[in-house]
Amino acid sequence: MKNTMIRILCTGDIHLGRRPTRIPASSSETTVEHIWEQMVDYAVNQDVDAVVLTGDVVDQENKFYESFGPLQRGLQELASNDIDTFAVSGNHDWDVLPELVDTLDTERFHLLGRGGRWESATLERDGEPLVRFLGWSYPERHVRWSPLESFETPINDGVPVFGVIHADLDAHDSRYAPVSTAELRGTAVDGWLLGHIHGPTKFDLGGSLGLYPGSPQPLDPGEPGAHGPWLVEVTDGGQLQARQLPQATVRYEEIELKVGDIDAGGQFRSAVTDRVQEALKKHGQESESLRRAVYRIRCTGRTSLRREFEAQRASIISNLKIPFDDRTATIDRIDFDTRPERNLEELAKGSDPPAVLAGLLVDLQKGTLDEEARELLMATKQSMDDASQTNAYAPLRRSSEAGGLPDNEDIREILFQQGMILLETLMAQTKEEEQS
Ligand SMILES: [Mn+2]
Repeated sequence: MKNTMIRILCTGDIHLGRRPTRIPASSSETTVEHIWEQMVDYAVNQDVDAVVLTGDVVDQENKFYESFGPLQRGLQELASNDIDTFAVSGNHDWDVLPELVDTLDTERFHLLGRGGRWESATLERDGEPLVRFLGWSYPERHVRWSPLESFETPINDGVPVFGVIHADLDAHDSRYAPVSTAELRGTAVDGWLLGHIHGPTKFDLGGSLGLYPGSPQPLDPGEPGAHGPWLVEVTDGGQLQARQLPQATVRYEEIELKVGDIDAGGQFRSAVTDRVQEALKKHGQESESLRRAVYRIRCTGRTSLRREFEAQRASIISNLKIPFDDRTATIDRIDFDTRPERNLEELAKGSDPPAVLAGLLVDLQKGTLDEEARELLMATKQSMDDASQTNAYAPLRRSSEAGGLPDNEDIREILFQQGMILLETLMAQTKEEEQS
């Protein structure tokens, strides 16, 4: 039987020219260019049928100087190995990708949908159509409408069809081509290969594949988890499969450190080291390619040593570099989400300021709020909402990693955490006064 299996290597948001943050620039292995070269090598060695790039391949700021060369070389390499590349431009490379096409001496690079008009391209094998791509590219930096409005469902001639677009899913106020899940579901294609969201996600579109391959190399701590290009396969029976190839050399992750069992402040550093080593070992097992891990540590549990731990925080962050095999982990941040070993209810029985505060904290914990506490909750929510609406937060609102406005539960938790910090400070002051 003739083998008709189709193999597509897909990625988005490479942002060539950018550097992963919070790691030294010295290592070439951690660059985005390195990941791109790895991806090209993989495509050639595995002889895939096509490479698909879902936009923001090039980062705007450094587009010509740093990223053009590696991108050109990679695309030429693919072309000279008879591999076709299908790409759409995104908000970052809407103007630079069309220029790139004109400088490439190949007919195997296809920029689809130039100028914001849907375009179809068919890949052939032995003179027969194998797979079809329908793509749309940004005509300008901001696109406030859904490109799906002008999408025409293709005629079904038995050839698998993939839609390719750089778009913001289910964010209808977005300036980055807002499309809805319902629109994608209504298009009758076999799969949607999407760009813009840097976190990789695979989802179901009523029997069709939805895939944000994400950035193949994570770029900042807001992009946790394993990253890498995806291999999308159409089996001989017409089944679609997509799996991530964890080729990223960098990983950002938040890890939890339970500090309840640490008996002395001096043990904090080694507890951090142990925890980071454990995480690095685990993440290295998940991804052979991993070279550099950057951890945010969230300390949890009950402890009376928080201030002693906190005093070491800056030194640990700047000095701790943990090697394991040929990998290195560093610490980006240490947050304290701990609770003191204090009996709040006992403390609340008094009448001094710590007691009043402890009473409020007990209420916050139990949710038994009197009118005054409820007003505090509302006022906090109001000022947080106001703050998040200011211009300073606009980039955060647009970013894919922002989680929307805090709800009442979030506010209560924030108030509780802040209240505990205040209580700690008050208690320390009281102690100092007693001693003096
Ligand atoms: Mn984008």
